Amino acid sequence: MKRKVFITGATGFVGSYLSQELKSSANIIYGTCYPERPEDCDRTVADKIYYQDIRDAKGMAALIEEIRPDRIFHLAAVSSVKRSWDQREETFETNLAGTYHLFEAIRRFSPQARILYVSSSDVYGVLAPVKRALSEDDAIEPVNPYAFTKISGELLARFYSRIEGLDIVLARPFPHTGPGQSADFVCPDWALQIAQIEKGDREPVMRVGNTQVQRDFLDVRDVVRAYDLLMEKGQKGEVYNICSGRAIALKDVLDMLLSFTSGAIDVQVDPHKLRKTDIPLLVGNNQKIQRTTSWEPKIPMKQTLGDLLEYCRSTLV
Ligand code: A2R
Repeated sequence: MKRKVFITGATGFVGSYLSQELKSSANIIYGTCYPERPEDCDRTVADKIYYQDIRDAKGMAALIEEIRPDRIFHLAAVSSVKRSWDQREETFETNLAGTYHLFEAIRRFSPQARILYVSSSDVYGVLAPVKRALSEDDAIEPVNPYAFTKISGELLARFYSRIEGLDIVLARPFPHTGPGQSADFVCPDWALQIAQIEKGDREPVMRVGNTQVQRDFLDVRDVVRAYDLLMEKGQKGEVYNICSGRAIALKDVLDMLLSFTSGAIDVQVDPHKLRKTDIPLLVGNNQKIQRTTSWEPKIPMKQTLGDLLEYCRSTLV
């Protein structure tokens, strides 16, 4: 009997890589999408894609009742910090109420399912510099609406796991990127600007935000491998960092991207790209996931950025 795998946000950046990773003769992959127009739904990423708003409690319940999945990866969310400031109510309703509707539907119709709840390293939100890698038991502090909803979602996941008995594992991925990510995020924003400059579509000036901050970056392909392993081996109710353990300054990311292009490019700070609250250093400790699953990241940042730039070039032809 095939295993029924359900991915919320299956057509998003990470969802489409995850769906690819899980494709096998042993799995039937179901997923949701929710673009503005139903006809824009990419139905090729999974065996069956449903157009479904996770804010719709009745619709979510009917969907879980119909599919009765064995495994659920909960990815659907407002995923950008910037958008979470601009659209606070939508962020709250999608990330928190939507997660509640999903867990409730699972409690009623598929309580034996194994679930991976995808949170974010943004929950650590430390404003004062902490010069060490953060572990799962470090303090959490929401410094933007996105982080607030992800922490609240973790609390919901703990409640449904410990009190309602659902089998939920929690993941805290650190920033990840790769081909296909939206230009709302820093690496694709810069890669796209370079590709546009190369093509002559914009003047040779890159507009950047704060390049001093340091981040623990991963390739999306390593992240979906971690999700798969956590689904296999993660412990119910436990939270796992997904990170490399090494920080890279955004200015080094910028230099790496610029090293792939030959023309002279001027770099200017654009005040619109500066964030209201910026975490100076965000690096994670990955011992827990390594102990539990033996996962470690394999793709070096240089390859990730090279692939990303190639992808951006290909979208402009
Ligand atoms: O608009 P679509 O079709 O791209 O759907 C997005 C979906 N989504 C929703 N689905 C159902 N009901 C909603 N109200 C709703 N709002 C958004 O979530 C998309 O398929 C997915 C998010 O994909 P991306 O924005 O590309 O994010 P990414 O990087 O794939 O992040 C996946 C997860 C999120 O939970 C992040 O917070 C975490 O990883 O880092």
